[in-house]
Amino acid sequence: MTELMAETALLDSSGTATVRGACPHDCPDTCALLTTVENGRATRVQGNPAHRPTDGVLCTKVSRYAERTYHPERLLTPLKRNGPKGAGQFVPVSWDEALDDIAAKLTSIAKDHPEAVLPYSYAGTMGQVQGEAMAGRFFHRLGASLLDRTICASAGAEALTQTLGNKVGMKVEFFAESKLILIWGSNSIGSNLHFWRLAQEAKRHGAKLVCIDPRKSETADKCQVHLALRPGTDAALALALMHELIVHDWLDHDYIAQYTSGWDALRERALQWPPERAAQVCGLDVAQITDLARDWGNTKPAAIRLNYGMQRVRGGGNAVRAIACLPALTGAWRHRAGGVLLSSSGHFPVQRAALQRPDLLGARQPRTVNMSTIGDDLLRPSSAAFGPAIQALVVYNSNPVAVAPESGKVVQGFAREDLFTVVLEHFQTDTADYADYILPATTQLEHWDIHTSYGHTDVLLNRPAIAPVGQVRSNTDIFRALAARMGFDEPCFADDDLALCRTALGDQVDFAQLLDQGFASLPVPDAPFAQGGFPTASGRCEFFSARLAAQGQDGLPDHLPNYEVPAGGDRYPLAMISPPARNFLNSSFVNVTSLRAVEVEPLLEIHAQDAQVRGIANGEVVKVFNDRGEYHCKAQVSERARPGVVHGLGIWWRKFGLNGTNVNELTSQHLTDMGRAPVFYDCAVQVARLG
Ligand SMILES: Nc1nc2c(c(=O)[nH]1)N[C@H]1C(S)=C(S)[C@@H](COP(=O)(O)OP(=O)(O)OC[C@H]3O[C@@H](n4cnc5c(=O)[nH]c(N)nc54)[C@H](O)[C@@H]3O)O[C@H]1N2
Ligand SMILES: Nc1nc2c(c(=O)[nH]1)N[C@H]1C(S)=C(S)[C@@H](COP(=O)(O)OP(=O)(O)OC[C@H]3O[C@@H](n4cnc5c(=O)[nH]c(N)nc54)[C@H](O)[C@@H]3O)O[C@H]1N2
Ligand code: SF4
Ligand SMILES: [Mo]
Repeated sequence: MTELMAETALLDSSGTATVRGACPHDCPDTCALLTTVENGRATRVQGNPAHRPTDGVLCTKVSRYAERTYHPERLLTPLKRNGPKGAGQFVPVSWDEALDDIAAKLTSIAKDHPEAVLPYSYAGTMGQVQGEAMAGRFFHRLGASLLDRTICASAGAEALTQTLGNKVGMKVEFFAESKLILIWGSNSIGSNLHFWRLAQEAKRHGAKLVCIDPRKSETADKCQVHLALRPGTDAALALALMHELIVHDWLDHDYIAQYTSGWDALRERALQWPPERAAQVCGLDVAQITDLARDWGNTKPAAIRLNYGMQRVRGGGNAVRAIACLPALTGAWRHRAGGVLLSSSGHFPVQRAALQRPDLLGARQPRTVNMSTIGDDLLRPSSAAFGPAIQALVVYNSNPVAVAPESGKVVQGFAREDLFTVVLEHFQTDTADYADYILPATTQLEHWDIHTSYGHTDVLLNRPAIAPVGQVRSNTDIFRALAARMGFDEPCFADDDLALCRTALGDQVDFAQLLDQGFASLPVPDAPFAQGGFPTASGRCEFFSARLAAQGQDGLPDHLPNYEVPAGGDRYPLAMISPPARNFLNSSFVNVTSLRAVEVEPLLEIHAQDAQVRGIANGEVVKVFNDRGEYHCKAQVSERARPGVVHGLGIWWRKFGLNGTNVNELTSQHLTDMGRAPVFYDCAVQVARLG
């Protein structure tokens, strides 16, 4: 490793090195990093100016990445529990002791029921290598339960796939040339900063920016128009826009005829949604809808930046389907600055089978457990339908005790005395508190990885910039060591990280260029669907999905009301959404002192009317509650909230919460219409003064 580092790091005459890397976080921007290393220590992490999407700029969070890596609370040795489950009491042990014991326990559980072992991981790092490469091989070889990784994006992903054929869309750089941009369900300033810079550029050239979001977010503040619709009503709005496009004939008939399918059926459906009907459902004025339709029908080029915020409700998949139809109706795809972008990840030719080796399962077909219902699933006994109860859990790249819905049940599950839990982590998170063993993992400054993106179309290589601190080991290294102890002797367990980086995209990307420059662009055309060519079976944008219809579902997009639609007289009359706080990334960075200092403490934004009728003053501590639990935080009486909707900004660690909980104490384990995803923003609550 050191040899390659020295060979390719950019050394200056004083011995200071600059190492090229990639931001590992779950963020569409996937920035290229330049880490300055002086005397073996990373002193600065900056954006790489040579990488166009990054443009030399990082968000505040990741410009603090060195602070996170050298944080005094960083886990530096393996730890073994020596107190009650969840108490967070551990003693340091050697790697040999930890790995021997873990291998013995997993072997003994897997002897009878390999499916009683469950991996639990998400996108703490988005790296293809430190993600599911060696881990996938290990769990496939073991025959462990498979994990359905649904916690974030699977409703939208499934919807895009049904409509456009894959997770594909317009190229982000061309938003700078758009004349109308709908920023739909996205607080781009906080969560998609590099897109926001392009939107600003477009605005300077005369574009109109429209934000569609129940919350008057920091992004809404800076757009010319803000539509504060009720949570979970986006499909109704999209259908009413179609209604207006039809009755005013703002359609591109030629594009529809040549490159779409299902138009007659969609037309009929949309005509059932006059703006008056949608206005009632969405809680908007009719004119807000008709004005937006006029703009969408008459501005060229026009584009939509959709983000995942709007698909975390019952009808999230249908809503994405409805919105994804809009560019085809007006032929917006004809222009490179027109269309829609939710995710670009389907453009990347990731060699998943070669990386994760599902063939190691042989003839075995383990069950699949949905990560979004981990609360219920950890509490399920063995049964014919479920199979064996979960007896061992190996968590990496995720903090489920903080981020999974209905945390009361998640905590109860993790607290099971008979559950054996291993957590690979940088920090002692809420989840790590419940571990039997915590294994200290490397950060992005300490390991190799390769990254695709869901917001642009470049591949990035991450080189280690420093030697691992303390005794930390990479995820890959830990799974290799466990594999060796468990007698898994297939040659693939000997692959090193650089070999895995090479495998990730095979010969589809020029690896020499990655080694040399740190990034490489995929050959995606500027206007990929100007002449159809969608990656659907028909090659068309599918308004009507025969596949969905064959599954007994509605083949057309429709508005599905939220599971929890609160009304005035209800016990839980307020709708709660819980979008990310700007200075955290999900639950990462919550423990970085300088960033926590900016967010200060857990907050609930509430409209003045809703506060007043409850006698709640600004800054007062309140309890937010429903049948699932109770969460205490400070009320911020704020114009960011519309009447009837409150915002519990996420995702705090429970242990920093005023009553040891966070917003997920209130969210439910219901699932979305498509993709089996959680409905974090479909949640009814009541708020009251405390005491
Ligand atoms: N700073 C920061 N950046 C992040 C993250 C983070 O936690 N912090 N998270 C990362 C992750 S994991 C993801 S998945 C991505 C995307 O993450 P997203 O969850 O898409 O994050 P946001 O961009 O905040 O978009 C959510 C927006 O949707 C709004 N919203 C909520 N309900 C509805 C609704 O029903 N309809 C509409 N139209 N809007 C709604 C919220 O008010 C919020 O402003 O961002 C990533 N980037
Ligand atoms: N209420 C509510 N809940 C939500 C959301 C919401 O908007 N509202 N958002 C949801 C969304 S979009 C998502 S994506 C999920 C996110 O949920 P998670 O994917 O669990 O994300 P994080 O909370 O950031 O936790 C990631 C953990 O991985 C660790 N990690 C990072 N890199 C590495 C590594 O290389 N090795 C190891 N071993 N560990 C590493 C970090 O230290 C961190 O603790 O949360 C979901 N939960
Ligand atoms: S979190 Fe996003 S914006 Fe921040 S450095 Fe990483 S990729 Fe860039
Ligand atoms: Mo996410």
